[in-house]
Amino acid sequence: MVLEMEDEVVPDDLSPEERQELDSIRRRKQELLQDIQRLKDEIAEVTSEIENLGLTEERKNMQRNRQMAMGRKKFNMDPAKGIRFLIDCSLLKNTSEDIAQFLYKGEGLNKTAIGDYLGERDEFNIKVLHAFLELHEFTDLNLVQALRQFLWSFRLPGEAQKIDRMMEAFARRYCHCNPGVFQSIDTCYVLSFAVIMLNTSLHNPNVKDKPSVQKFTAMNRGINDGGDLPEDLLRNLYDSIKNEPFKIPEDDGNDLTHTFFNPDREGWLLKLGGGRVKTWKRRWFILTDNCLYYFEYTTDKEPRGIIPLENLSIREVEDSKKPNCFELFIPNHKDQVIKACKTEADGRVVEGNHTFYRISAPTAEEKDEWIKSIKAAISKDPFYEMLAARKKKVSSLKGL
Ligand code: 4IP
Repeated sequence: MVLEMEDEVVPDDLSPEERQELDSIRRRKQELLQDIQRLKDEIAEVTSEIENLGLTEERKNMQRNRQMAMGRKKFNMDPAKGIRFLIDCSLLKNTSEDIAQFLYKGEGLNKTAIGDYLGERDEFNIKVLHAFLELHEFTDLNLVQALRQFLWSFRLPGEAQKIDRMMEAFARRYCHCNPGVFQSIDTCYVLSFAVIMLNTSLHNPNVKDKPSVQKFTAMNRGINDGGDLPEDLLRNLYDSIKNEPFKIPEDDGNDLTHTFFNPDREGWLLKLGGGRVKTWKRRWFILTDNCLYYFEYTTDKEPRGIIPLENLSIREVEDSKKPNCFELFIPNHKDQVIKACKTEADGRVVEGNHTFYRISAPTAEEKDEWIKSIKAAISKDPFYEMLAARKKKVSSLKGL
C-alpha cells in the first residue's frame, strides 16, 4: 500500500522563509507516513509468523497425542516395549518416578499390564514399584481401606513371586504412612494376606466354611512380632471385608476370589511314557485349575492326558538320558498309581498307569519355572509357603 500526500492549498504570498518551513514540514510528514507504512508491514509479517507458529505447535501436539496413544496400546500388549517406545519418543523420562507417575495415572492403560510391569523382578521395575507406592497416600487409612486403594490401581498378577514383591512393597509403604500400627512390615504383610484370604473365604461361593470373626481373630494371634494385635483392629477389618468385598479392576470373570488360585503356565516338555518300554514324547503341557494337561499339538482341542495335581508332590531328579528333569509322585506311596486319565490311540479315554510322571524341560530355567508353578498349584494356595515363612518369622519373635 502506498500512502499519498493529501492535496494542499498553498497561499501565493509566502515569504521564502515560510516556503522553506513548509517544505521541511512536508518532508517530515512524508517521512512519518513512510515510517507508519514500514511498521504496518512489520506488524503484518510478525502476525503471519505467529499464525504459522501456532499451526506447527498444533501439528506437533497432534503428533504427540498420536504417539502417546500408540505407546499406550503397545504398553497394553507388552509393557516393557510400550515404555521403551514412549521414552524413545521423549514422552516419558527414563526415571522410575516418571514411569511410576504414568502408571499411577493409568490413563488408557490396561490394569493387568500395569500389574505385570510392576511385578517384574528386574531391579529397575522394583524401583518403579516403590516409586508407584510413594504415590499412594495411606496415612490414617485402616489396612482394608489402604488395600482397597492399592488393589484398585492395577491388577495383581497370578504369579506368587510377583505378588510377594508387590505385597511387600505395599506393607512397607503402609507402615511408613502409619507408624506404630504394626510392630513390623512382616506383620503388616501377613495380615494383608489374611485379609485377602478372608475376602475369598467370605465371598467365594465355593468356600462353604465361612470363618467367624472369632476364628479370624484367633487365626491372627501372635502375628504382631509374637504379640497380639488389638482385637478392635481385627474386628474392624473383618467387618469391613464382610460388608464389602474387594473390588478389582476389569471384570473379565476372574475376580480376586479366583485370581490367587489360577497360576497358569504352558510350554513344550518331554514326558517319559508309563508303559513297559519307556519312551520320551514331546508334549504341549498346560497347567491350569490344579491340573496338568498334555497335548500332542498346541492346536489340539482334546488333551492326550490329564493329571490332577491334588495329593501329588514334585521333586527335581537326575536322569541319565535327559537334562532338567522333575517328577510328580505321591508322597509316601511309592508304588501307588497316580489318578490320571489318558486317551488311547483309538480315542478311548482310560485311566493312567503311572506311579510317577518324569518330565524333562528344555532349559534349567524352564524347569525351575515349571516346578515353581506346579508347586504353587499343588499347594492350592500359592502363598501358603510364602506366608508360612513370614508367619514363622513374626511369631518366632515372641519372647525376645
Ligand atoms: C507310549 O509310548 C507313550 O509314551 C504314551 O505317551 C504313554 O502314555 C504310553 O504309556 C507309552 O507306552 P509309545 O508311543 O512308544 O507306545 P503319550 O500318551 O503322551 O503318547 P502316557 O500314559 O504317558 O500318556 P502307557 O503306560 O499308556 O503304555
